[in-house]
Amino acid sequence: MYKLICRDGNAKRGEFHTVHGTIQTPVFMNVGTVAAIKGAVSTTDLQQLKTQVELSNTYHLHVRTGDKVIKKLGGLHKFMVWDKPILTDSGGFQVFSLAGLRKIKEEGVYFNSHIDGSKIFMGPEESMQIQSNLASTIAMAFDECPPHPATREYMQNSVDRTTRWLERCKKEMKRLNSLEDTINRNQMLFGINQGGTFEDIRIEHAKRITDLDLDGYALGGLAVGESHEEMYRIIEETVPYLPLEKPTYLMGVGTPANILEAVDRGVDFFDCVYPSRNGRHGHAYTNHGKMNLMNARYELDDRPIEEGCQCPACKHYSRAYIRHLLKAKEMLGLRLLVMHNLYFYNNMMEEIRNAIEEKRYKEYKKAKLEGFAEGEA
Ligand code: PRF
Ligand code: ZN
Repeated sequence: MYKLICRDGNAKRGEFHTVHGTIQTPVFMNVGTVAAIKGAVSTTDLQQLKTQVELSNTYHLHVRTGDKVIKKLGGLHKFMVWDKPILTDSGGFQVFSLAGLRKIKEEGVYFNSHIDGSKIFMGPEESMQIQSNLASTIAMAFDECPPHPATREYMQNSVDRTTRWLERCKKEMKRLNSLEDTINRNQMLFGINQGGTFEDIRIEHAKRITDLDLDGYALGGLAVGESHEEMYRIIEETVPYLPLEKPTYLMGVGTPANILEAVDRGVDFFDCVYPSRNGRHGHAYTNHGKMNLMNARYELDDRPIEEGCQCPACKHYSRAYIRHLLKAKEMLGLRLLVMHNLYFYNNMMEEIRNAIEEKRYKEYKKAKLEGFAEGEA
């Protein structure tokens, strides 16, 4: 259940109550696709990184190890030792971005596993069953993320099918939550708005899915190749048609600047692989832009990545040491960078929440964006 605490312009400060605890919003969810944060970061590490929500993927866990095994082991929370909220993405997006040869039909999607090429079928009911087996806190609806660009005709047909799939998801989730042997019988369902950059299709779809009275709503099909300006325009045009008393989740976004802009347009939830992916590539986020720790200029630099940062990397280690670890191809270098980056994102969300509460969000955003534009620290 979402509680709106206050607003500053269109920015929302809220609380989302779940069976696994309360999420303070706006929030950044830390991506652990296969029930592991890439970069050898454990769930005990997450406790030190201000992580509120972990995100895993239905598709990946279904094809490897399997949701039935995870159910037998007591569900994802027990399996990965994380007692706070977990959101699972439905598999819709991953099937489209990863799987080989696929065929979209009214009943669902036929595709080949990216692990062993075996034939798999996934439709709304299968996606809900897998997510119920995983027993995540929040399940995402099974959707199609249409390619960009797509024709208007393709988009309309796809969105209509995604709506019919959503109705099936809702029905199946209700059935699963009523079963005796379901681990999390309070599992919540978020619907996903699609429509690419066609604002009228987006708005019409937003109205239709709002009628289904779900626990939250996501904006899908963005950050798939359109410009940042187009993405901001679509968020601005669509959010007013989604319920203010429910959370809005911008899927797979994005850079710190993207998040600052989307919060300003009313978005509550985010997730993105950038902090972990950039960390694994030797890059650190700072308030003065991104740094490449491999750079020779850090050879004798005994300062932390970011002065004043309270993350496990900056509290103890220098830029010079981390650079050395990267050069020596020691895993610890990447691990420290991923931890710093996750902390950076989670800490920025805390600053965002404070700025909204104190009604200084616009000034905060402006100062933050100016800092990022300075370039390397
Ligand atoms: N649908 C789903 N997951 C997603 C997306 C989507 O459109 C995106 C798009 N940026 C990221 N993850 N189900
Ligand atoms: Zn740090």
